[in-house]
Amino acid sequence: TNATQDSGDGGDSGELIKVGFSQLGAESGWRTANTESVKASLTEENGIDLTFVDAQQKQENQIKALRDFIDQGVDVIAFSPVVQTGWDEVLQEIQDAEIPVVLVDRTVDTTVTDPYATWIGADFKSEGVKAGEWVKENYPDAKIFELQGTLGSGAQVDREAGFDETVGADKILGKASGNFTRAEGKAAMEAALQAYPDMNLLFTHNDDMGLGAIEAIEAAGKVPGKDIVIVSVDGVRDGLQALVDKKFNFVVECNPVFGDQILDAIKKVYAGEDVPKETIVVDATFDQTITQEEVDARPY
Ligand code: GYE
Repeated sequence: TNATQDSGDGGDSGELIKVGFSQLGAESGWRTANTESVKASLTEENGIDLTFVDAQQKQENQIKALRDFIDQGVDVIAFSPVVQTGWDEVLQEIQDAEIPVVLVDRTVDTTVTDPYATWIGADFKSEGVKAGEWVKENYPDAKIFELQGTLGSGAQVDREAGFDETVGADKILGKASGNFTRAEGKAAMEAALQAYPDMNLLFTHNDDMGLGAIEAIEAAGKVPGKDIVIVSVDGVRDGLQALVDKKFNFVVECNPVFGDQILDAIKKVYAGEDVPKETIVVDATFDQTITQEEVDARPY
């Protein structure tokens, strides 16, 4: 029971809800902002006794953390799965232990029935579609290279599907994964500039890979935002700054700040209240008309 916890002034009942949160990593500015939001919301003052574990983008670490949460007898498990598949066994174990799951951000693809109580995240497919529509309208003849996020992750699979369907697969010269990180995005772009000298538009599945790609493009003597138009997803401060600096051309927002919604879902699930199967976090889009003031006012 939680009654032995030092509960501070936590919660109406004075009892804290024990939550195990398995974060997939710290790979990007988006992830850092998401983690900060989660930690700011899942506090003792808000009635939560949080165990937070970072899996460093490794599924085996994440599975281990989830098993530890079962052993610790947490009340609710929240997690953001690094990839979609490979969770069947551990999700079954969680279900057998009767611990409700709040799925955060990325999605799962599993044979387990009713694997989670509720999911909160962005509509990745629609993000890809929005990026694709902008390209179709502004650069209909673009020769596109696509920097993919972590292969097999919900964010990669769905952004790619939405984008490719919208622009048409014949417009895409090639693709490679940069694992959502700046360093791997840069390396993948260096290779792509060699392999596809005709490329004149980059679609990157997140800002960090795009920022790494800028370094590769400049090192190759080309001008990002001009010789190679850059379309990105996330809208972290550095990404929006690249829009102001005219190095990025278009950014589809993916809002990482939804800790309060996660908190709300955890409390309801714990109390056995009804929750929607999914909650979509709403996203905007930005182009080069964004001002420095707007970027400076960005909280992350
Ligand atoms: O876009 C990327 C991060 O899953 C929505 O993961 C998230 C993505 C985000 O690494 O920057």
